[in-house]
Amino acid sequence: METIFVNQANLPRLAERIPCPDYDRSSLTAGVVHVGVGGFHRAHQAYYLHRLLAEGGAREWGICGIGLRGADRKIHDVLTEQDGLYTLIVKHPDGKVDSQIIGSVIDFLLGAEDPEPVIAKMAAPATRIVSLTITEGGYNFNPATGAFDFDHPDIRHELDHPDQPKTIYGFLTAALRRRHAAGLPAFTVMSCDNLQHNGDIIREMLLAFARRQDPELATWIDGAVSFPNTMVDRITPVTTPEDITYLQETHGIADGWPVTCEPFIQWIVEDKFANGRPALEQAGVQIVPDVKPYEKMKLRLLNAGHSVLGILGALHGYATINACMEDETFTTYLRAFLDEEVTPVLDAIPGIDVEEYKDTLEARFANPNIRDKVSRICSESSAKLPKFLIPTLVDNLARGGSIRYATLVLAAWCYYSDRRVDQDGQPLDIIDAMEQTLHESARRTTTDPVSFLRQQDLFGDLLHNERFVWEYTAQVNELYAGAEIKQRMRRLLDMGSR
Ligand code: CS2
Repeated sequence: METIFVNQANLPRLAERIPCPDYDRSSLTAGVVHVGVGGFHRAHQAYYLHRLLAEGGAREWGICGIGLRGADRKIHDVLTEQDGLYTLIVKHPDGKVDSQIIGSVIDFLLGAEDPEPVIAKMAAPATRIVSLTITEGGYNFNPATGAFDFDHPDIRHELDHPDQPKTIYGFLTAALRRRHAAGLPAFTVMSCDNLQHNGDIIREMLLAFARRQDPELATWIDGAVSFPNTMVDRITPVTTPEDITYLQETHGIADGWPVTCEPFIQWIVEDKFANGRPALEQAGVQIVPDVKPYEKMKLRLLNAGHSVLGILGALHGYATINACMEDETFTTYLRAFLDEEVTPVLDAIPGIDVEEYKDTLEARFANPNIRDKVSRICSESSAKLPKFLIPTLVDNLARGGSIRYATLVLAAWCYYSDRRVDQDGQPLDIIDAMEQTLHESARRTTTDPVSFLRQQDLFGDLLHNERFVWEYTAQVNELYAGAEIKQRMRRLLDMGSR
């Protein structure tokens, strides 16, 4: 089979092999400027907009991708070479695989070396939404207090040099300043990261930054920019070399960076768009007045559930989430955590059956073809656990509920950060901006059992909660005494059923 490279000129030939965009891409304009074109964005928002474009209309809702970090050069180069096109490979639990080419990304700009084109693009009249997937850790606030971190060196630089932005805050204010001066309407800032109240948070942080940089502009932003909260969901593992080979061998398609994902997809958005929006509901997006209960359910069940499997699984020596789900101790433990610790602290959502949601979640985690690595789930745990897991623990401390399942995860996280190997002595692939600090505080556990908890930015006041400290100390001592993680999990389950 002849190999066909993914690009615009080859679309007619590619379309003989897999579904391809059949709309005229040359007539699209970028109403959406998206910062953070990772796998998730390409499997989720870009896919929804592709669906909308495929239905005709919506020509002004193409996407211009933006990378603000030096590390974004690779995706920029691949997508530019491929005219923004890429393959989305959907892997079903029964082994079925659907591949298709997505066409909604029509341009890509890098801001790290030269910020000007990015500011100009965000300030362009055609731009009506700036959306973000900049990761949970990208919002620059203190996880324990929620306060904006003005001490970050890049932030300090931007405050003094508004024309040389580096972070999302510098770029948004630079672009909004230009729009305001030109008498243009503002844009909507739409966060698509896994943060509860993600719209409220980006609003609060942007205003904190803008007030310090330019109070008058801040007042305009406050009135003119809208910040919908959103709940986003689709499990998107890191692309592997095997995915590239699969496309090549099965379809004769050469794609430099395809994306794989599960079939499940969900996007719930508040209808708060300052400058118009695509008819997202036509592509299956749920538009609701208040997203908060949905966000909370997803973060506390799915994302925290992932972290429970990821951290305990990594320590045990499992490489993937589906491998954890083949182990009855892990599935029982996960369900006990979801049922006994998370469900009681969720708010009721009319029309949503939480039991059914959890069943679906288990099936999604168990999808044997996704092979989502525990290293992806554990990556940036320092940004994730304070948002996914610790709030549940805090809620349960307040209501006198069970805390044992979540506490073991924190104890295991400490042990794992200290030892950096699994329980078979195999090195762990730890990716975390705070890796060194985590390691340093974990290392002192042998002399000071709660040393890990002294990281107040992560754990807030938990160190002063007697009940929690008692439980944590018991767990961490067991692990340091050599207890096997699965044995600890079973022991906690036994205590639960008594
Ligand atoms: C995962 C998420 O990063 C994580 O820890 O839980 O990336 C998860 O796969 C997505 O939020 C699914 O929507």
